[in-house]
Amino acid sequence: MTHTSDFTPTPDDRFTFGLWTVGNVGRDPFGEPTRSAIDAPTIVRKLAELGAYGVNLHDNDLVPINASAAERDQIVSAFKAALTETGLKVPMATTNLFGDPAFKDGAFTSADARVRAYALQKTMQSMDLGHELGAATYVLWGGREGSEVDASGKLLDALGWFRDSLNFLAEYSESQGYGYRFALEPKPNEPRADIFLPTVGSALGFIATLDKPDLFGVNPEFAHETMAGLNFVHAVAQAIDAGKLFHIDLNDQKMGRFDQDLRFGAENIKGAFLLVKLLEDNHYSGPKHFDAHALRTEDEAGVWTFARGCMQTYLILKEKARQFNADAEIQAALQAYRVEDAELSQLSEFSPENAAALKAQTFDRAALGARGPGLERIDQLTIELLLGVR
Ligand code: GLT
Ligand code: MN
Ligand code: MN
Repeated sequence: MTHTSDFTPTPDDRFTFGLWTVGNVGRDPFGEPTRSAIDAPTIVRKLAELGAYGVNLHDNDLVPINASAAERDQIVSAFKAALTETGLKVPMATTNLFGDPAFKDGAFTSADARVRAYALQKTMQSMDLGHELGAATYVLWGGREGSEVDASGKLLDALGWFRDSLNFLAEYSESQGYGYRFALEPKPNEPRADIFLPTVGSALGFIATLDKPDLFGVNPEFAHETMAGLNFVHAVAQAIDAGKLFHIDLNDQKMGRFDQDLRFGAENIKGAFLLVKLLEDNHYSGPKHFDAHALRTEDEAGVWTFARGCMQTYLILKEKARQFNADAEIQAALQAYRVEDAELSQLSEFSPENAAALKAQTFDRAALGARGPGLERIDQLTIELLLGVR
């Protein structure tokens, strides 16, 4: 073991929580809150005590939507005082473009030009707040950007309005000298029946159509790809490959259900392990944000048990990833899985000569099909490692 035996997190681990995550009061579509709200400075102090690195927020997690300018300043300065006192950072900020009834049919993709303009105004104000608090990443989760009635005929217009808004906000960030990197967070559905840009792949495709694509990346969330029956680890690998993993939302989820936002690693231990291994092996250095919340059954003590649990499970899986990489038997099985052929690899670099030579090659198709790659063994060794018997 290289880690302290109780896997206590420290700020160097770069774990973050949203004010809305540990602050979740346990409301659901069928039931009232089961917990009282915790004020933001208290959340900051408690997260710092638990060893987190930072706290993220929507504008209205901190400042109520109807606060006066004087109230805003008072709330923000109390929050900043708690940050200074604890050393906790605000690496990411975002806008609530889903809670207010004005956004019931979308914000940047509303068919009402006045709503689209208000969404831009609210986001600029929220970007000002995020910058004031030191945020470098700006997340855009389009919870209400979607539809139930596609007979409305707005699908292509909606994508155009979305694009125009993102281009506007990128220019605003640059003109103010904020230097934000924007991270689009995809989700397939909920609260809308269908949300636009539903997957990591869709977001990556859309980013390529923006005026300043370099300023945009993704904020994938474990629960969101999983809801759609997709493999989250594959989505994150694609984001890394594209150089677009700007931020990540860690939690857990049963496939095919409503957005559960479970404690990280609560449900799918192998998936969580492979994700941690992917992030660690590829030296992901951004914040590791737990976008999850304690079960509605819990009291405040349960909330902090939940928060500690997210971080500890990550650290335990990080230690498992280290063991996996150091395990001679596992590494030998991984090596045996790959078959190298220097001569054929050279032919795979295109030139007219190589193409001709490759066409002239003879392959023993039956032998290629007969080879067992040893994947059952690799998977079983992984399971044994995770179950703690290796
Ligand atoms: C909301 C959503 C999350 C997003 C947040 C950012 S808010 O809780 O379910 O996945 O990350 O807007
Ligand atoms: Mn979620
Ligand atoms: Mn999220």
